[in-house]
Amino acid sequence: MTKRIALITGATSGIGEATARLLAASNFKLILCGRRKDRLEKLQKELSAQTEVTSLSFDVRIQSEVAQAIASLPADWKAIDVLINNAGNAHGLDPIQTGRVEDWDAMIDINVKGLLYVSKEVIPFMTERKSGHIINLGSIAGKEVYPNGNVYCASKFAVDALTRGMRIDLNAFGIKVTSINPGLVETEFSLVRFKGDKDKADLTYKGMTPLTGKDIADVMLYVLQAPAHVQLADITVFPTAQASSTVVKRN
Ligand code: NDP
Ligand code: 8X3
Repeated sequence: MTKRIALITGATSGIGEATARLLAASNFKLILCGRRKDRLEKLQKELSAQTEVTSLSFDVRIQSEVAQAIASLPADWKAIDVLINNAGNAHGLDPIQTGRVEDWDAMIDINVKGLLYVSKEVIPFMTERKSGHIINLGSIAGKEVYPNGNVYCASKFAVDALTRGMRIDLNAFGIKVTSINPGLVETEFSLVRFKGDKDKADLTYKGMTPLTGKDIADVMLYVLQAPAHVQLADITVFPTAQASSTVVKRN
């Protein structure tokens, strides 16, 4: 069976890394993306034992870097079948009245504009071939707003709107568009949100069992293995202990 080519942003950690591992074992060729070259090289080397893997190091915030990196792919790697727009983070958890402008900029630039920049480069390869599948990582934060979530939630509401917009605009080209919206997943996400404060990050998952990156990767694979005529549009995934952004059962 021909292998599909998947480009994964944010493959150096968490959900993206777990997805790369699962897709490598599931008949996909991979384009791994992220800023941390050491991690990209290590993962590329490891997964190359299972499938063909290449990697691109770029910052999704810088449009020229995104365009150059994707243009640098050899022609056969440009036939991208699956785009997983996963790179993203929360920066800070502050009330709107005391939030930092640099955190706001980071979240809008990475989660929203970065997703757009990558999509702009990859979508033409899909429209040209009239096939493809885009999976955007939304969040429960893109479905409901929670205290101090303000700008992170706004960035994920934007991802939700972009996912719906993409699905409409790309419908004529037979391109599937899916959003996966997780609740609490234990990755480096909270460490980034709390700027390296591990004690604070750990509190996020205290007394409950969060999802893992692998749990979301499993959903991703299910979505990608659906028959050609089936398009999973929008999936929210919670840990069993979570019922909403603010309702979490803890021991
Ligand atoms: P991690 O912090 O573990 O991973 C984030 C990934 O994004 C890293 O690989 C990082 O790579 C990449 N990234 C961040 N900034 C940039 C940038 N400027 N340019 C390129 N790549 C970047 O977090 P998760 O795996 O948890 O997050 C993945 C996605 O899932 C995000 O979109 C997040 O919003 C979403 N999500 C996470 C949830 C959670 O609870 N963990 C719940 C709901 C959604 P590098 O630093 O090497 O560039
Ligand atoms: C990450 C989940 O609840 O921390 O998107 O916003 S949450």
